[in-house]
Amino acid sequence: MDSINSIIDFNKHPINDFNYIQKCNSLIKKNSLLVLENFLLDKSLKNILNEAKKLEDKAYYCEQQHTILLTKLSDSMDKNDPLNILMTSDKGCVPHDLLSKSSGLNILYNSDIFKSFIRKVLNLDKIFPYADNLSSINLNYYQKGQQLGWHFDNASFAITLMIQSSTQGGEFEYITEGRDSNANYIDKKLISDVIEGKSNAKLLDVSEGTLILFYGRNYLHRVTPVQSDTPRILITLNYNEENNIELSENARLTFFGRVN
Ligand SMILES: O=C(O)CCC(=O)C(=O)O
Ligand SMILES: [Fe+2]
Repeated sequence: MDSINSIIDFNKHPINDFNYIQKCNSLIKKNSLLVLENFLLDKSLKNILNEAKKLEDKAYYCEQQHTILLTKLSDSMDKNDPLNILMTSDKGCVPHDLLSKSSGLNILYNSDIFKSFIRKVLNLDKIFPYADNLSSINLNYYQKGQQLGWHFDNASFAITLMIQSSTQGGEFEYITEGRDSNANYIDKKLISDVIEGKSNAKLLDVSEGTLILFYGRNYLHRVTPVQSDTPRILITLNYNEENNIELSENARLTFFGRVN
């Protein structure tokens, strides 16, 4: 089986080096997100892309309407409240159990070096995989016209790996102010301006092989509709801060079309 040295480009990203880890930790503190371009070696990116293309016809497609807090509409809230406006999200997803055991993605996800890097950069004590067999690694396919509407994540941090960018549309947009979920703070005016396009969000042009870490629970973000025939394929590497956590059955049914 391949080792982590044949997956990550350690020359560009020496993720086991103290100084590099410190640098990444300062960067994410300063910019609220960390973008590591050319994180994967060309060969491993190619292998992962091939695997993702082979699995594409197994993707489960779902379309959802949700508020920016990923909830349903509330009758008790004003219709114009930015927390009570419906967004549309639609994409396809291949869950973890369909990946080959020897996939580069499994090697990356399970690597102690990678996990230690993630913990240190995000200042986390421990991280654990999901206890169910579907949720730890997900392959997301955004076909022409598909998108993720504005939202805050339920998870506090997100780790994504771009495998194939769309040639038009499918851009990641975000703001880094607006919410502090620990302090129960939310800036409705700012959020409303962003949703209505009165205030510009930041735009990230993400190329293939880029790893991104961001605090999705506090940063409003979206993926604009893909406009190209080339689908956007993005991997999410999902960890928990506590052991033995399953994604809820409801969420598994919604995103994967099954619970096991
Ligand atoms: O596709 C992306 O770049 C972001 C994904 C995302 O925001 C999510 O899965 O919650
Ligand atoms: Fe998100």
